[in-house]
Amino acid sequence: MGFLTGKRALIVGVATDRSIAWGIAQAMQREGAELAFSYLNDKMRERVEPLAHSLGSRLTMPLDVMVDEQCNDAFELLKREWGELDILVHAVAFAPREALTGSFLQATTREGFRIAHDVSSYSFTALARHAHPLMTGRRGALLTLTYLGALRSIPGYNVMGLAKASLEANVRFLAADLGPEGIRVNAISAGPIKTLAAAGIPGFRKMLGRVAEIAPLRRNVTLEDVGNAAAFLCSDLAAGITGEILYVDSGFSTVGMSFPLEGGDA
Ligand code: NAD
Ligand code: 0WE
Repeated sequence: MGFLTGKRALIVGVATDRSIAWGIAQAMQREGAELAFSYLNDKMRERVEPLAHSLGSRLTMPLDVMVDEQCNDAFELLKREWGELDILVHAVAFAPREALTGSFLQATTREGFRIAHDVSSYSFTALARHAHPLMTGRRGALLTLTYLGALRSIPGYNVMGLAKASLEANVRFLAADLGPEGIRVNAISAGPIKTLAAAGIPGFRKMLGRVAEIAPLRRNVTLEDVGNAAAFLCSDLAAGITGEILYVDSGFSTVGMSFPLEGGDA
């Protein structure tokens, strides 16, 4: 029997079969969870519905996290269909493309800053507030996805780094508020993965190569790596873990310097 048997999960952030949210959905379904999916708009609906069906899920709904009314409607639907929720996966981030082009100093506008923080951080607070009443007395778990750019400057990540720093603080404040009710809130900080959100980022391939050279595991992480860690964090196996940022990054963030020692074989 899977370690998520009997759990119900809403997955927000599937766009394609390379989405991190899709890797998480597959791992959770394998461990016995029942899934619901949201999609951003009609274009994404055409992609997400067949993916949902392939995992035995018939519960799908539109959700643009920038629109309050769509948040209300999505959770109204969940309440009608399920009445309760155990797991919420938030795998959503967006900044205007211009904000991720060129230097942080030059590329960051008031509008780009606002949008990045709205979609990529505030949305987690908003979804948590909606999920909360459906999770009472159910040992619920919330999970979001973050990136090392929250803590370190990374070329081109720009205002998204600030939004991820805010998201990580969000995890800690939500964990404090919801912990007394047994609801846990965590994040996975994933290493770079070639998803839709990474497509067309200049130098992304080079970045994947650098991680594979420098990280202790000498490889990039996979959707399966992140999916399995996510399934664990949202399961009762992780009952003592909340407010945490778990690195699933081949150990990249733990390295201070990396070069072959003379005479060594590393
Ligand atoms: P992705 O493009 O597959 O997923 C991003 C999702 O965000 C898409 O499903 C998109 O529809 C959704 N989205 C964007 N704006 C939205 C809005 N207004 N309302 C609702 N949904 C919206 O890319 P991904 O890499 O799987 O990204 C998922 C998460 O993982 C993001 O938070 C990203 O920052 C994080 N992450 C990605 C990497 C990586 O290298 N790919 C590394 C670490 C963390
Ligand atoms: O969080 C992300 C990317 C999020 C993202 C991607 C896009 C591309 C399309 C947010 N907004 C947009 N807007 C668009 O118009 N990652 C962790 C992946 C990523 O993006 C980078 C990275 C990494 C890693 C950008 C620069 C440097 C590294």
